[in-house]
Amino acid sequence: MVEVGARLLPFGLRAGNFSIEQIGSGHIHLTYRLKGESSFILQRVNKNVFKQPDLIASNLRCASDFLKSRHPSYFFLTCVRSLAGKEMEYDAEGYPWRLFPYIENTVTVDKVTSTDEACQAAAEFARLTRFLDGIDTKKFQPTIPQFHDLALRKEQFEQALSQAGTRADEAKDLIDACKDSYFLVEKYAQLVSSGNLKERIVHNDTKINNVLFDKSSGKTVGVIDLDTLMPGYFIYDLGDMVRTFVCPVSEEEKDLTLVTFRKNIYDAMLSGYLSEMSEVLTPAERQAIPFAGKMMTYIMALRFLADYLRGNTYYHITYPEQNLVRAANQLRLLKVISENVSE
Ligand code: GN1
Ligand code: MG
Repeated sequence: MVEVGARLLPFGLRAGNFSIEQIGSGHIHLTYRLKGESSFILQRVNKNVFKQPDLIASNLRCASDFLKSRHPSYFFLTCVRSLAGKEMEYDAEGYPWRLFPYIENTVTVDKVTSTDEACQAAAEFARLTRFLDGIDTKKFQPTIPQFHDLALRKEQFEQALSQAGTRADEAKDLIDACKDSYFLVEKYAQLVSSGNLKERIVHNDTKINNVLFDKSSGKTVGVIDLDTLMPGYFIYDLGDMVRTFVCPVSEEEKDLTLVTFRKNIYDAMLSGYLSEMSEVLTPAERQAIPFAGKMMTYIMALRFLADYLRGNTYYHITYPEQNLVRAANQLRLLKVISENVSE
């Protein structure tokens, strides 16, 4: 059990003043909700994933300054500084901890249940990219280098495969299925080398549960989980929305017959996204729209399967085959997206 109380002291808070509950469905950090007179979210950043956590803070400072000057009323969640004025405080094991204000009267949802939700959430992620259009992307540093570089993820998959031993036998069908889609890696490489995708500041984790909705009005308030806000291409954000919005079940679902494509949700998501982004996307970028969902679904299949082959060192799991289930789920999703979205 992680000692949470002591982590509050650098922020001038006392555990006794709060009820503390672990929350969240993320695979990476540990997250707690502190309920009290004022409420907070406390998070232990995963230092094995974010090897230079200070880069998160410097990127966010850069984005926040730009947004404040250009779009002062935009909701951009920043953390509460410690008594020493720091964005993160390190514990004895070297884990950084940070504190956020809890935004009252908001909710997050784990599943897209209506076209309105899909449209609004997509517009919210798109707004962030649009508002940051024109910022000097060189001021940002990747918090995870080459995070969504499909060519690198394929290499990492092959590396994991070469050292997997008997694990590779159990995953044979999924490995073959991943290899069958290597043409997507080619396509990605061509797209990147064509120079047709503009480098933008993108969110890189555009799941529906990273959107805050107002409890009363149901309208979006803003987006959260900004650790991977960094230079990248718009297909990363749009693609991750396709991956996580259009299917009625999550990446954890074992029953693959439930992995389907909701065309009405796809259309609503795209129209929400374009309502913000159409004025900044170039014609060449627009042509890449149908590729986005396939690329991001495939990259997750490769990442989950590679993690299984490596012995589950990256994603949090609760049972041994979980990463295999996730990979199978994403490969099925890739298939249904490919059947429904034509280039
Ligand atoms: C991880 O922890 P979470 O859920 O925010 C991962 C994303 C994946 C996602 C899959 C830093 O995000 O890239 O899309 O799991 N984040 C990192 O559920 O690897
Ligand atoms: Mg995340």
